[in-house]
Amino acid sequence: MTLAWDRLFIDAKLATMENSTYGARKNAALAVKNGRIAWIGAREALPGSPESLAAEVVSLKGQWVTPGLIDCHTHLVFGGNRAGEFEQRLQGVSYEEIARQGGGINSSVTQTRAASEETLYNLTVKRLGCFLKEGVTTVEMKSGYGLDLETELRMLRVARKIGQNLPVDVKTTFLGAHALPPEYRSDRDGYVKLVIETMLPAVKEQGLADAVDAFCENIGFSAEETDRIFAKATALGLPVKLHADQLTDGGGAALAARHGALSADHLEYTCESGVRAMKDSGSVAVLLPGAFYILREKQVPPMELFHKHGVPIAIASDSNPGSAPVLSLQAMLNMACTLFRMTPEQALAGVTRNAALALGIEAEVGTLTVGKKADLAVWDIETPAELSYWLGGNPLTATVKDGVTI
Ligand code: DI6
Ligand code: FE
Repeated sequence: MTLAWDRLFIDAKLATMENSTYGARKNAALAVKNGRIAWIGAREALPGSPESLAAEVVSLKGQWVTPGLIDCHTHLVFGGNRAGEFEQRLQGVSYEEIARQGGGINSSVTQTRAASEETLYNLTVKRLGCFLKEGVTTVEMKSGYGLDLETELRMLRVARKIGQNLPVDVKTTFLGAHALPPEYRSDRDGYVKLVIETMLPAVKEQGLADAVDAFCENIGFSAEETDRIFAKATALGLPVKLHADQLTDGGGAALAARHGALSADHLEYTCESGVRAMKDSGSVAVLLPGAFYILREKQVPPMELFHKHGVPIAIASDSNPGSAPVLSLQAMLNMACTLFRMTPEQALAGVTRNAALALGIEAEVGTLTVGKKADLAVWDIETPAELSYWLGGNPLTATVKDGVTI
């Protein structure tokens, strides 16, 4: 006799995140077939004894199950680190000053250009390991520390390879417009042209990027430059997202919305017209409390406006060597609540359902829903609010990726 399902989890509490109050279902069962969620329901509603239904039955002994976590904004691929700049900032030198002096992103560019593909791969796998131990099953990774064709491609290849070799889905983003590289200091337009005419077509042709991002900021790229880059990206059929309004209101949110961006990220200084534009374009607000915390920012993103206009909010680590040396997505849940006044439920939606939306993969992951991938995180907690409540410590007891416990 062939059994209906490959695996059946019973005695579970599910935070499906499909609807309000965590989409919670107690005393529930969840079945997996071919790596996908095949059935969800009350234990009593199972159409037979568990053993008659699945090849393997796993009792979760009352533990909570959430969708596998999704980190939708990281810069995990880079060489070296910038602990020295961290010390400088503690002495009072600002992030922007360091950038203007040729440090900041350009310091990571030097260290990344010097790193071989193998070195970059190993460094990234090591850092990513911290996230995998916390139940992350999907992660976005950006380029942007190469700023020349060869190194940008190398970063994206590393991200792709990790997605192929490790039990995690990797979405790649080309961020050639992250900073002006030193060799173009007196030729801004030359660099923007390089991004548009050489890098974007190469990245597209090699299938290395799932999206295109830019750092639209007074220390990054202007609205006009970003516009040109996004016009080319969309012409090539690549979706866009934007580092917008992090340090100043540069109209970034509205610009992203004009290009139908998947998301606009950071958004501390976004004004109401920008939020309205995001609502109209369906762009997700990706908030990055780790960068806000590390840079000791004062201006909180316009939370009430997001809620008022119904813009979905995602939370991400922004893991990077400068403004967010963050190796924990769980810590971001706590910071989203304490720093941005989100509820634990909103924060959890921010690293599941809305993070999937921000990556355009909501049909595949982000909620516990029949037909989606069986990407699950299992937690030794009494209530899902604990995922935001604790800072440090890790209540994860198992991760299931594509139906397989890893
Ligand atoms: N905004 C950020 O928070 C990161 N990049 C960006 O455009 C910072 C990157 C870094 O400091 O290395
Ligand atoms: Fe970032």
